[in-house]
Amino acid sequence: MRQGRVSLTGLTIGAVLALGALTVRPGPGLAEYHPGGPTQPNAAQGPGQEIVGRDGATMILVPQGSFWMGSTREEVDVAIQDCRMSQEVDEATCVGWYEDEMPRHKVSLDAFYLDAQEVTHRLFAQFTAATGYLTTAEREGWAKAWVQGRGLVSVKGASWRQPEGGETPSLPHRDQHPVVSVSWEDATAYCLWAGKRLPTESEWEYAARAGTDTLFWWGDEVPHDRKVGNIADESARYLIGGIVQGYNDGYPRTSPVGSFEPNPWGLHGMIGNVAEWTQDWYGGSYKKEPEHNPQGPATGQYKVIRGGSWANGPLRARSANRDWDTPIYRHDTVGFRCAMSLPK
Ligand SMILES: [Ca+2]
Ligand SMILES: [Ca+2]
Repeated sequence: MRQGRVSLTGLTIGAVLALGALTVRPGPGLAEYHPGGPTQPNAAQGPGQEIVGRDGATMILVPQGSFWMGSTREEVDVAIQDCRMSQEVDEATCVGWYEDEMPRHKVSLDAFYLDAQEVTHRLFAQFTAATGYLTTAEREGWAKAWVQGRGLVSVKGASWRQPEGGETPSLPHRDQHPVVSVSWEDATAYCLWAGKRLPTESEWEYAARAGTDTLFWWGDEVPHDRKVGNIADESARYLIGGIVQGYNDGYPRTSPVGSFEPNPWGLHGMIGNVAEWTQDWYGGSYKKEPEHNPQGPATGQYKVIRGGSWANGPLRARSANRDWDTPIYRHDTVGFRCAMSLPK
């Protein structure tokens, strides 16, 4: 299922023009933005090819196909065992956290486009400047954040603009980091503005696996000598309790998007950096759903979050791992990327 990548620069001028409503990658400033009707990708493009969405984000064509979603009983038992050994929580909690990855079930999906990277601080700033949108955290005056010496706390004044509140350090190249401290509602508003939508949970896992059935797209272990993703590593030892010993990705918090190897389908940051909102409601263990293009439960209390973050060890960054929270939850470990259907 491995797909090649074709960049826009590899297309002919005619092919670029044929992208129709899509914009060619804008230059710095992004002054020309035209919110409005849905972006129309060109269905003639082949699998694995790139387009540039109206927000300026590169999107990758994820091919139609099928995969096994979730985890086997054996994989879940290993996860529960690892969870218990970490001694962070009791067994019942571990069981509750990981049994929802079952049953492993077959899913088939139409092709779709997915942002190659997490939505950046710069792109989100473009959105708020164009629309005057205020995020949940800005309206309510606080967000969750990891603070040195205090752990994970609610921070007054924290928002995407300053994820650790008034004490937020200036960060070189923050513009290129994923936006954080945005709620599901904020993420949905952004994607709508960009003529896109959030990926469904099944689309997200299919794209994260990229044709693999191992725990991560690169295999079952976190390699020590290869930079595969931004998770809780040695560099974050001062901030977070549980880290991956012997793995140093160099980023205690977020990293600029594209800092690590892409998965086999050319998608960056599907494992780690920021965890990502999906479209679906969370409903516990997978229920009987249509095999083709499942949309998750019709309603619920929580929205599914996927992929783990810079604050998570490998257990919660696995392709099959599921997290969830309310649609107004905002945290300096959670961001998003957008998806887009092909025209019928
Ligand atoms: Ca890290
Ligand atoms: Ca991510």
